[in-house]
Amino acid sequence: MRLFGRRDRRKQDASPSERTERLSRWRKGLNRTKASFSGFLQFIATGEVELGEEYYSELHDALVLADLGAALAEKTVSWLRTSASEQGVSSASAARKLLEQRLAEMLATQDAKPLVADDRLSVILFAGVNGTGKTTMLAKIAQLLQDENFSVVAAAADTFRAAAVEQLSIWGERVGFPVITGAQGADPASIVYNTVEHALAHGKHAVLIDTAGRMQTKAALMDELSKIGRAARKVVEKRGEDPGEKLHEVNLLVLDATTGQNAISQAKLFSEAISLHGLVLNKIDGTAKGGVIFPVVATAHVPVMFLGVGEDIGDIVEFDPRSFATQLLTLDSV
Ligand SMILES: Nc1nc2c(ncn2[C@@H]2O[C@H](COP(=O)(O)OP(=O)(O)O)[C@@H](O)[C@H]2O)c(=O)[nH]1
Ligand SMILES: [Mg+2]
Repeated sequence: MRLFGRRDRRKQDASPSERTERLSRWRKGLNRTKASFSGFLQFIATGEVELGEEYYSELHDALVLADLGAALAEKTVSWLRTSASEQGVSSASAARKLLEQRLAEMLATQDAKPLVADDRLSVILFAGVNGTGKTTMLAKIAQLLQDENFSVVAAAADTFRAAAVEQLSIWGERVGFPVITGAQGADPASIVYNTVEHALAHGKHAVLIDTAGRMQTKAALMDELSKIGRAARKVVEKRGEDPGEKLHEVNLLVLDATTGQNAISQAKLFSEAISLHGLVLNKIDGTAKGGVIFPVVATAHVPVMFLGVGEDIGDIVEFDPRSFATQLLTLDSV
């Protein structure tokens, strides 16, 4: 996935210690979800296992335990049955490879839009219901971008609760990014307007917009979020420039993996209300049901860009479908 436009750092450039750290974050995130698969993995690790009813039933149980949902679990198992027979695959280890590939494909809906563009101001919106981890993820991404030498400014557009502005300001101080605030109850769009103005005046690379997470009707949601988008474009128009050429807009939906079916209905609501470019799945460290990512992606039809794997600033994983599938199907030695 290209997160950083042309300046994207190639994965293979990572030093061995960076690679080890990345792997340990994947493990931290998927530890519990993998426990859902461990019965299946232990079963196929016990010598030469036949690709028979017992195999498929163990697999089905693992998929359901991990919260793929009955329909998707069923579909995946029957896909594997058909593919294994078509391709003459008869060993459990070869079937495991087919499965891994399939799981990765299910998550690879399309290429992710780069998070930041090199030649335009990136405007990254964090949408999602209250408590899913929007503010925390904003801070993690701010850190990530700053580590790549991109300068950022945050808009405290969650003006619904005073504590929300304070929480973002504390992260700003800790991580070292400016936060543009307004009074409690102020119009979120006006704060975004001021933030984009600040960003253009100071030559920043990215504006990160924290939003309120009220559970809303589709119409209210659409209205509030589109007002925010319009505010950003208005600043550019006022300067006599073309927003289409000047701005790189990325709308992220932030979901809490521990909420299971709710995460799926939120994916549905938000993807119908606004144009989404990517998903963030937070708190995946706290659930055995990280398999919810599959129905979520199938619902929102946009790629997962990040996983939140804890409450600390470094607890973030740059998502890629292949690593996710591999991790899920690897039994860690303990
Ligand atoms: N375990 C875990 N906790 C998280 C993660 N992301 C956020 N949190 C916690 O979830 C709570 C809500 O996060 P917050 O960013 O305020 O959510 P917001 O209301 O969407 O802005 C806070 O206590 C965070 O520390 C994560 O990836 N893992
Ligand atoms: Mg918040």
